[in-house]
Amino acid sequence: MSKGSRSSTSMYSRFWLVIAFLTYRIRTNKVSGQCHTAEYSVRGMYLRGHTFKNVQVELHETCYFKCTEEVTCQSYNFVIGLNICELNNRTKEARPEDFLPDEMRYYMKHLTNRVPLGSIAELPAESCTEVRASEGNDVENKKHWIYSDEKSLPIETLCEGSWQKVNGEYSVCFGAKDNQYGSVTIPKSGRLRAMKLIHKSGSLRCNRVTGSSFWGCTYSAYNGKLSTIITDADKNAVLPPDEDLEGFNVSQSHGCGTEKHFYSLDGTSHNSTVLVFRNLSNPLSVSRDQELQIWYGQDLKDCSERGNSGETCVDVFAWYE
Ligand SMILES: [Ca+2]
Repeated sequence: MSKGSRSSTSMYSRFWLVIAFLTYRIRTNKVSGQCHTAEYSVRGMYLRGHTFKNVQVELHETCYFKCTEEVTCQSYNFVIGLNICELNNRTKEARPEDFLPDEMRYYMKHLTNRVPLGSIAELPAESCTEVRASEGNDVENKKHWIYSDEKSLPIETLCEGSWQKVNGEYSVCFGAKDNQYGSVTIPKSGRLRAMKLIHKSGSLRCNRVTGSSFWGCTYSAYNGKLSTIITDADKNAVLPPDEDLEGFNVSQSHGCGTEKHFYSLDGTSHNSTVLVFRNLSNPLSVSRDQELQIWYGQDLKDCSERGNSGETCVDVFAWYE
């Protein structure tokens, strides 16, 4: 073994001894917070692509303090040998796909008083889904800062778990006839995995005899199926997707005939408070300021709508990838 490699081996061992000491200290500090699990630096790994600042240091422990000085610092990579701290604005939990091996680096999360992702204007998240990944199940149902278009134009928006509320302050109402669809202006570009509607007020009737419903028609021919459909601005069904929609058989005499305008959804009935559409196998790409519409099936297809009445008002949530 050459002198150079022996001295670098010994430097490497000393280095990890100090790391062990540092993580021991951080772990000791964490003992008082009982609901937190102890976390350690992760040797041989780093977070790629989220560095907002590089700092040269003499002692690698200094990186931890450099990180605590920056309000957006979520974690850091230390570059062994070059003594560089790469301060990151994400954790490995937020971006697991970017957590990669590199034997010349180690990764450390900002453990004490880290600002939660999306909680301040200086640290917007890409989506409520990313906030959830970063912060776990502790995400409060409150406003977060989310980018509305790629990595720009942050807006303040309500996250409920991974769901982002996409209507504004007022709920969206849709009627049952005369093209009284509800209109939603999508506040964020991205790919939608699913949507859900939360009932706020009102109900619909598809005739003067059978009972009211939040989401469909209680007439027996519909057999409990639902008829609230989200479309694009050209009235093409988005959720549920067109292939999930049904019409009547030719033998069933009905004003809507074979027009596809109702569907069944496991676990959801006429008076369920929440209507969660099934996950899309092909996520739907939407752009900021795009309009989506909420329709009652008969009104959408302009059939059998004359005797209809009422309106349903909802809050609209989207699950972005
Ligand atoms: Ca109509």
